[in-house]
Amino acid sequence: MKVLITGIDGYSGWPLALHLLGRGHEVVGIDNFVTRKRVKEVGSWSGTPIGTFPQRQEAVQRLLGKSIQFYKGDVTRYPFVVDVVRREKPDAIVHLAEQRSAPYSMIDVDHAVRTQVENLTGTLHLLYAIREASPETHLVKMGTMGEYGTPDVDIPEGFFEVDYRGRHDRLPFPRQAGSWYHWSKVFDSGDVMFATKIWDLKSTDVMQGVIYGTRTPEITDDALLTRFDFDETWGTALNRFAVEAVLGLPITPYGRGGQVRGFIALEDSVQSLRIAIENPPKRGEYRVLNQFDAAYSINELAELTHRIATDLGLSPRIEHMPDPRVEAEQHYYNPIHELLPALGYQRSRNLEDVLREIFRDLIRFRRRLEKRRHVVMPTVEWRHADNVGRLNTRHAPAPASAAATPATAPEPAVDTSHTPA
Ligand code: USQ
Repeated sequence: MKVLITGIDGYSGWPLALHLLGRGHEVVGIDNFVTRKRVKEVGSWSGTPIGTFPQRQEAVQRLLGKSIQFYKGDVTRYPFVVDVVRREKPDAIVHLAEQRSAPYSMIDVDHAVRTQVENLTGTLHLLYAIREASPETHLVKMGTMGEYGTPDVDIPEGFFEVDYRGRHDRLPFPRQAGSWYHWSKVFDSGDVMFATKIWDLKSTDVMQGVIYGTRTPEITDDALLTRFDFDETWGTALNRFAVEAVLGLPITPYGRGGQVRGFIALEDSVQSLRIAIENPPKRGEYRVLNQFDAAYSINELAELTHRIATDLGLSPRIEHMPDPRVEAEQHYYNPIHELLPALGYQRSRNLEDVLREIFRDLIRFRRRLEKRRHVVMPTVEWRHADNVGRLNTRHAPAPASAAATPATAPEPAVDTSHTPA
């Protein structure tokens, strides 16, 4: 199959591309490199050294003997999006090109608006482009388990049966997102569901849990590594905990640490996206998949990180800190996830093995982490409307020595041209 990945340069886009190539699929990618730019904006960089996109393409050619067709550009420009979709007519589009950080969306009004405008615009553009130029294309849209929030009942896969005042219906399960970012995904879901119905499209809305890990089987060489974020804004819980332990910083469960989320290893996230692509829904069907393997509390993750770090001779300590977010710190959580296993998905990684693997990589790249240790502890307080000053004061400029060793070759400027690169 031919698969177009928007956001191919990102944490999950890149390993997805490698996995699909390994399975014999053709891969086309779009990216505007805005994540690289925004990670710099908060003073950080990828904990793993990653090459520029041309260097990545070259590594794929050299190590795997495959090529990736790439279009540099922005999904918020409709002429660009429709042109790529018309030229490529992919069997599937995996849409990952969205602002993906909840804390980033909570910095201030500008970051909130940018998150929602960009995310909704990109999704609408893809929906219109598919309708206009390639209506058989299956849209696999990256949503999030966070759309559902933490209700006091089980969470179904998108829809539930409801009896109300003597009548019965199958309705979308209520969404109660917890950040402007998560709300952008809720609004996206509504748009994808509606477009699928009125234009007879094929879509899969992936409610993905928190992804963790540095590796997939296709990452056989450092030149194929994916990015790995650990700062307060772009790093996710388990990835951050491992970095904190490596750097001798406290492991930081927020609040009481009873927040439970669905988690999935990077390798299994990529596997499940591939399964969704290879098993498309029918025309007119909007399918929702809950995509995670197991639910853990933040305290469980902190304790496991502590145990493994101790085994490795580190001296970790867990310090609960006041929760900068507004969220339930102790709650019921039981989401259902049956549709992917029914399509053949099987979990391949267990949490402890992956966490040990994360530690192995981070210890190798410890010097890169050291140079950005000042961006790890949280400063963005979700109750505040404006956190910019906090960010600027707490995120000290990188020392000169760090600036001399860039994460990659100089950052490519965000570019609006879209000829294949
Ligand atoms: N947390 C801590 N300590 C930390 C960092 C996080 O206790 O140092 C807690 C948070 O308060 C939250 C939980 O860990 O309760 C998850 O936070 P996270 O930063 O790992 O993940 P989140 O902000 O929810 O977002 C991430 C991705 C997002 C994806 C989402 C899936 O950044 O793109 O959509 O996970 S989900 O969480 O299921 O909505």
